[in-house]
Amino acid sequence: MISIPAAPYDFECASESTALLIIDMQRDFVEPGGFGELLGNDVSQLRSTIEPIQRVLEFFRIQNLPVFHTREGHKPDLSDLYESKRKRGNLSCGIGDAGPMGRVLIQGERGHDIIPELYPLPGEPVIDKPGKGSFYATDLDDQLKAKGIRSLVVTGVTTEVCVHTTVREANDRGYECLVLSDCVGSYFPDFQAAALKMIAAQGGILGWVTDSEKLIRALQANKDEVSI
Ligand code: C5J
Repeated sequence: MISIPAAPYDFECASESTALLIIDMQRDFVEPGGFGELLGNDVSQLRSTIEPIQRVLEFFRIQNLPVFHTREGHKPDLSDLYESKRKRGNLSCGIGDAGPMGRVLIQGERGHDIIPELYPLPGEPVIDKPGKGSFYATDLDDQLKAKGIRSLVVTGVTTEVCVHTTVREANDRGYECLVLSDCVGSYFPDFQAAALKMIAAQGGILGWVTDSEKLIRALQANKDEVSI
């Protein structure tokens, strides 16, 4: 077992049953001209997550540990988009409309794709999801079970929306989630702080929180021990 210093207490996991989950690191959320900006947000707030996620991703890839990416978005015919979601925000340019990076939050469009800095390698699963949670209307649970995954290292955006929804869904399905505070981002600093607190509060009611450095240090120490 690997022990990672975390709040509210050390997170214990086994490398063979742990996966990295990278949530919605799409142009539509982290680049100007995408859905995030059309909603009125300053997308530069999220960009500090990119480098630490890159470091964690590189570590998982080198160690041959499983990596899953997700993308929020909808089919071009909008058949998986509820009217309630389409109308939300009363946007003049909203989901499905033509925006600066193609149709907003639509599969196959430039804005919907994952940013080049974190682009999936061939063979890394990309879960397309129509909702905020990564388990809703996807086969993520089946894919994780097929690989024997029990623990998720959670990264991505946005902390209080898709990250939180996913952690809550995962928790209810018996997964143990370790959220990396520097690898998740919010457009709202106060939401970021509160959302992370909510995860680890009450004895880890939803999961654990640590940062990328502590995770990598613990995984590296375990690897060195195994190879001695
Ligand atoms: C949002 C997300 N905020 N990925 N999506 O609409 O958090």
